[in-house]
Amino acid sequence: MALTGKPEETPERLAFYEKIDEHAMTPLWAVFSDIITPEPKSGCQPHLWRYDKAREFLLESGGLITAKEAERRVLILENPGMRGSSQITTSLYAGLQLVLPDEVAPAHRHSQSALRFVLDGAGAHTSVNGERTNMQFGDFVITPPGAWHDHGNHTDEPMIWLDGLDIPIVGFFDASFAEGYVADEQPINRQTGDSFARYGANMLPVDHKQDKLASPIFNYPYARSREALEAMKAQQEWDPCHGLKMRYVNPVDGGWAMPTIAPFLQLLPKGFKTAAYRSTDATVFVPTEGRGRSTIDGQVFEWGPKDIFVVPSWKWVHHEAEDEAVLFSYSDRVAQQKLGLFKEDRGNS
Ligand code: GTQ
Repeated sequence: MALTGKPEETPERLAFYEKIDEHAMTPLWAVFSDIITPEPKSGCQPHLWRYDKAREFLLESGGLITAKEAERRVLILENPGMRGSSQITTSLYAGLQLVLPDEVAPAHRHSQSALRFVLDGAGAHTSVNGERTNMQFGDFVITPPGAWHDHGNHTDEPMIWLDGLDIPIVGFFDASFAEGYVADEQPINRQTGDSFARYGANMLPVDHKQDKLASPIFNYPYARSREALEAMKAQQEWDPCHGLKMRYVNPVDGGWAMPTIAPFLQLLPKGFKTAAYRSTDATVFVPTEGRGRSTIDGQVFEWGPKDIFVVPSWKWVHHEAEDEAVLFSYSDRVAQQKLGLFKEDRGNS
């Protein structure tokens, strides 16, 4: 049944509202239907950013400012329905970061969690908690909340990756702390590859205790994730709504890899058309391979590798893969699940 509508605004009522307004009070019945909606109501719009255009602007920004002066040389992808607030969805942030050869993006730390998804270049590095990782196309890299991190590029190519952060979530809770490190780069005291060897081989150090919310793996190499999808493909078991969709996990407990951001990798076979699906976690997608189109709330978006598109909360989406396609995506599903808010609708499938 529908809720009661907005009550009439009689002169007596309006006068009363004005009187209490001066005392910082307001009647619920005048706003109830705006704040407790029967379905998600969001400013977030479906949108697609073409990678070629974004890359062109990003490289142009490389001539305007250094990574050091900028702290991070990033162009934010702002949802057209929420301009000016650094949001790609209501709860998440996205940006494209450029690190040019011989540059350093100086060490800092903050409450916000970050993921990197590598789009261009090979071999530039990020350092987290005293370990350096060299990044390749499609690698999914985590900066846990509060961890020192700096990025550097000792290759001769520009390096570009997508940054996904929980900036709006941390802002919503008024819980942001940030500080710079005393030097541009943090000291390195672990061998490159150490954390992946310890935690990424279906084993754990015998006495490992989980003391952090984020995964102890901080680089999930594309080569490994892609290889897994390739092997599973042979089984020909497709989820009607998702094709073959996997989530990146924390190997310690099988939970999500990050405390606030849920990352996924999925494969759609050539010609596959997913059934309509909607969920409360607005999702940012980045195809890594293949071409296709996604219909979001009735709007069609054609995509190819490295384009970035966003599906708002509770909007119907279906994907069609022209060639075999692989898509990385991230949403706030992990946070919603912890708060008991996540809901999905698989339509007729
Ligand atoms: O690389 O640490 O896109 O702190 C926004 C804020 C990237 C980063 C962003 C950040 C970073």
